[in-house]
Amino acid sequence: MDREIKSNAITVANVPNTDRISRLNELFFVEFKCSPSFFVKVPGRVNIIGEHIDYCGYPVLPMAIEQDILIAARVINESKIYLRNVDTKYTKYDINITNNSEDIEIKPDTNGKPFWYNYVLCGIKGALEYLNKDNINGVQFLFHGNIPPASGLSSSSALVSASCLAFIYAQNEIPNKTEIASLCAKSERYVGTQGGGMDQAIAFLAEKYNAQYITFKPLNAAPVALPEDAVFVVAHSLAEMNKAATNDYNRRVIECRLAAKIIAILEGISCDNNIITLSEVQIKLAKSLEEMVNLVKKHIPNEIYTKQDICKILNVNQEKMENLYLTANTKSLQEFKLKQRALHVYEEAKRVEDFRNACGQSENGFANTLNGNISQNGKNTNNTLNVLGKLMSESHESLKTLYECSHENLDRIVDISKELGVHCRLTGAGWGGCTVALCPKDKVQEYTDTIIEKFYVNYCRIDKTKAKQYVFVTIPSHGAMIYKY
Ligand code: ADP
Ligand code: NG1
Ligand code: MG
Repeated sequence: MDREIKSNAITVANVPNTDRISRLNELFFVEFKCSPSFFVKVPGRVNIIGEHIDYCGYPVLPMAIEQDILIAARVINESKIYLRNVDTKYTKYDINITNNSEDIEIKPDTNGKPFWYNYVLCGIKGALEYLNKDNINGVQFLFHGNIPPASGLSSSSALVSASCLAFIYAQNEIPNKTEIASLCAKSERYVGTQGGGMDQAIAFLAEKYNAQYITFKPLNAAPVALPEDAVFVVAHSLAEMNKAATNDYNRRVIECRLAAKIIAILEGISCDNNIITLSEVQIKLAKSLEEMVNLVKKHIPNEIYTKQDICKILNVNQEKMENLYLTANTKSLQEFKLKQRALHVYEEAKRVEDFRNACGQSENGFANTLNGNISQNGKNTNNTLNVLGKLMSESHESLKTLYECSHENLDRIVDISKELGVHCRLTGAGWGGCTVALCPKDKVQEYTDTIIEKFYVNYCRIDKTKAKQYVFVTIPSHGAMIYKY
């Protein structure tokens, strides 16, 4: 079979004739007294496996979901940006715009929580860095999102990425997929979180009907053939967690950095004062992931490390340690869990490899994808499903115990799934948000009915009809698109 050559060009299509677009057109007119000239759509994602390892440099395995952020946009003859949201809980925001990215300030509210438009400003700041132009067009943007926010399905990166793409397109330019994915990964950090780039990568590199094996440095996405019988079911835990509003996320990032630095130093790797990731240490030592697990146990055996302990090992004073390795919102931390975090990362990285191998890296394993069935030819899918499922269950256990980023509601859904023989894990950063279950096709109805009954109705005490919106089947969707007239 001839394989399609993968294009690095963002898809530009004609504006589709859908109810959602018509509604957005009407609302745009009410707001701005004119019609939008183009639309940009960027999907959310569900990460199947490989959690909290992208910022350590390890590959991850997400797929885009159907839910997205859609922007109706118009270029204006004025140096201003007008931001509006269909959901009125997201307040209006207007600013003047120059061609200098440094003029864009991104500050949270007085409680440290980002405003919704901070994510938009991240995208626009990144766009200005990319454009490097004298004259910049102003824009009017109207947003409509249907990705559950703060729920591990990457609403934030869809918002940053859509804003960045729409702003660049408004200046008559179109970046390629990999350059804008890297640009948006960097730009989202202006909101305060030190993310690894998975979300922006899948937002642009996703393909319909395939999950992707994403590698970093250099950024690449390779399609993964999932067993024909596999259905991914997402369930919302009803707990939200905004990752930029607390230091939980960045704490994990810096704990991994410190663990990497200590292993590097104790193994005699010279890396000066530079930040080194857990994957870079592995590469420099030319060890397997299993060997890295042993090195973690050897070099960072304690349950807790104080700031003083770490300064001593790294041979730096506290001020230098804070400036070199910590972020603004983690400088005040006094104790760190290094062994637990590094063990999770190396073991999770191994699970991603095992998952991908179990799926088969077959060059022509995508024969039935055209009709929407995720398929893998000639394999014993039942057995494969079991292997994949077990890896997902192990991933959840590790995120719960070693990484401490689960939530009692997430654990509850995982436990109910287990009783049904379905493997399930939290997806995204955690502390709330969603689970993803690997469900055999013939069990999907029973599975969703049981989650609705036992979790939403019995445990959370919510109405059955209302509960149905919180659990859904998802198939791999398309990456970012531009719609023009
Ligand atoms: P996620 O796991 O969904 O990426 P984050 O905590 O990273 O969660 O980001 C969630 C934040 O993104 C929300 O608190 C909100 O500020 C912003 N956001 C998400 N969806 C929308 C939307 N449709 N419109 C405006 N802002 C949104
Ligand atoms: P969510 O939970 O969707 O915001 C975050 C990070 C990812 C990755 C996952 C955990 C950002 C933009 N996203 O995703 O890079 O680290 O957590 O695997 O920081
Ligand atoms: Mg996010």
